[in-house]
Amino acid sequence: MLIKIINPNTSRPMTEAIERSARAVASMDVVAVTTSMGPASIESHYDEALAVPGVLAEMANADGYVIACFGDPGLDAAREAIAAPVLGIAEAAFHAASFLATRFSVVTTLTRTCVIAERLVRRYGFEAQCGGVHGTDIPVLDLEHGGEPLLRKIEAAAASALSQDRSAAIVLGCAGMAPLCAQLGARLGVPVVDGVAAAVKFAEALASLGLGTSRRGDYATPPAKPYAGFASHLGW
Ligand code: 2AL
Repeated sequence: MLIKIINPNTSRPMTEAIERSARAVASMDVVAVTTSMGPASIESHYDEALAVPGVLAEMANADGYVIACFGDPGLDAAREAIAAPVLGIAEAAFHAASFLATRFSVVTTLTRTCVIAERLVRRYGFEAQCGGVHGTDIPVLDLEHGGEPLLRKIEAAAASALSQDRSAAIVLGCAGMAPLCAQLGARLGVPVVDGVAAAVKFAEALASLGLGTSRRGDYATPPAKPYAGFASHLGW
């Protein structure tokens, strides 16, 4: 069985880092793909909107899918598009963290993206367990370089979040943080959840159970109709 991980931004180095992190935990075959259209990184509502068509264009040829951007762009639409299970890394990370601590904190990239994560916390029903969402003001593409100063900045934000929120686990709020997960966990001494790894494992679990997105109700295949312009090849 194949799990396809879609990097909704167009950064190939980030896709490669995501694939390495996924392969380190996966039992099934995994492939990570870079979207063919959209922004280089996703750090605004505008970026999210423009990333969605590229995500939808990748919904084929796998037994499970992971949308590897913390805003879970296009998650509901992707579930309408295909019956195989589709996991978003934010939703997967919130679920994983809620198994590990009664309260968790999210540490993310630009402070302006905190509202996006806070809205997802509410939409997915984790208000009672999420103590807070904290920005580091690290641009997404800076995560590609890694290094000790970057790690220390995220560690400091996470330590402050744990204390400020009285929380006991950290959720990493960007797919680009996946390679830092193990080191941060060792330094912080609490569970640190990388949504990419969590989503891959949940996708594997659902796929191996033979469970996929319901074809009834709002996740049913959308009604057939013509789609114009750039969307013409994305319709039914
Ligand atoms: C992300 C992410 O995971 N990928 C990306 O381009 N932007 N999330 C974020 N909070 O900045």
